[in-house]
Formats: sequence, C-alpha cells, structure tokens
Amino acid sequence: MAEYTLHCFAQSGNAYKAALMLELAGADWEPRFVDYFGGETKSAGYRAKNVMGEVPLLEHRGLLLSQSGVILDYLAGTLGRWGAADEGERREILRWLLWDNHKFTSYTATFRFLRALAKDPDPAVVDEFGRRARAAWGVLDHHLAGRSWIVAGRPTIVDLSCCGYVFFDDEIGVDWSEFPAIHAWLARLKALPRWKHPYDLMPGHPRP
Ligand SMILES: N[C@@H](CCC(=O)N[C@@H](CS)C(=O)NCC(=O)O)C(=O)O
Repeated sequence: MAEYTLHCFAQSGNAYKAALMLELAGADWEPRFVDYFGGETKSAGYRAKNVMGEVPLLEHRGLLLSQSGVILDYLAGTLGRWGAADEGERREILRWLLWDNHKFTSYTATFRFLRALAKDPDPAVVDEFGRRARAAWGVLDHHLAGRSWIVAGRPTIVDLSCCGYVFFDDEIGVDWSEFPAIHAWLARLKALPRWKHPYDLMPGHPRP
C-alpha cells in the first residue's frame, strides 16, 4: 500500500490540486477511484468517511483529511514543499486559498460542470456562473501581471489550489490568451517537472 491514498476522480479539479502536489513532489501515493457520477459521494459508506460527501479525501498514517485547502496545507508540512516561509506569507497563502475556494475555483468549477457535464442546464444559470467565473479570472490575471507566482515569488500551495480547473480550458470554453498573465502562469505550471493534466493523473477518464 502506498504511503498516501487520495480518494478522487479524474473530472474533479479539487482532487487534482492534491494529486498534482503529490505527483510533483514524487510522493509515494495512489489514487482510489470514487464513482461520483454513480452517486458514491452520496452513499452512507462514503459519508461515514467524509460527512461533507466530497472528494478529495486524503488518507495518511491513520488520518483522514478533506477540503483541498486543508490537504494542501497538511502536505506542505509532510512533504516540506510549497508552504509559507514566515507569518506574512502564511497569511497571504490563507487569503488566496479562501478566495480561491469561494470564487475562483468555485465559480469556474460550477460553470464548467453546467457547460460540459450537466444534462439540460438552465441557460440563464450557465450565463450567470460564466459571468462570475470571468470576473474571478480577471482578478487573478490582474494580480499575476508582473508576477511569476501568486504569493512569495515562488510556487506555493496557492498556485496548486488555483490551478484545479484551469487545465479543462476546452470544457470551460475559455482561451486563456485572453488573460495573458494567467496564460503565462499556466505555462510555468506545466513546465514544473512531473506536471500532468488531471485526466492523466487520476482515474475515471473517459467516463464509461
Ligand atoms: N471546497 C471543497 C470542494 C470539494 C468539492 O466540491 N468536491 C466535489 C468534486 S470536485 C464533490 O466531491 N462533490 C460531491 C457532491 O457534491 O456530491 C474542496 O476544496 O475540497
């Protein structure tokens, strides 16, 4: 058995955040496929492990951790990489993690789900989430202009958090060259040794 087990599925950008961190660090990890589209996250068995009924869920040394931000923070400690160097950085990382979970990932993921995975979505709802996602993309693009990474001038867990869904650009229907600083940041992420696309890192793609 691997040291880390990540409960995940290929279409989950939230799970990708943790999978990518484990992979980039060369950690001894294995995915455990969660059949989200078959309803597994709603099952009593899964909810007994995570009452929130979500992936990612990380198992490590008897601990069960959920919420990608918590998992990334935990892994920064155990893997000794991509964490804060001081209190100021810790607050900046927390600040962007909270924003990512509330706006950047959340609106992008919902927009992509409605657009690419949902059956018969209400077009007005799709438009509204597209508008919110686009506003969040604008914020990150503005922040990244003149910067290589979101905080601290080096990659941190916040870059891994914010990149959860951005590599699904075809499903989102965005051309990142419209957001030049995000576009350049994505190229930097892709150039990190061992980088992989979510569909090459986690099980469940293509869907049966
Ligand atoms: N804020 C959570 C979001 C997790 C999340 O939304 N996971 C989705 C997949 S990407 C999920 O498992 N949803 C299951 C459900 O809602 O039934 C995190 O960052 O871990």
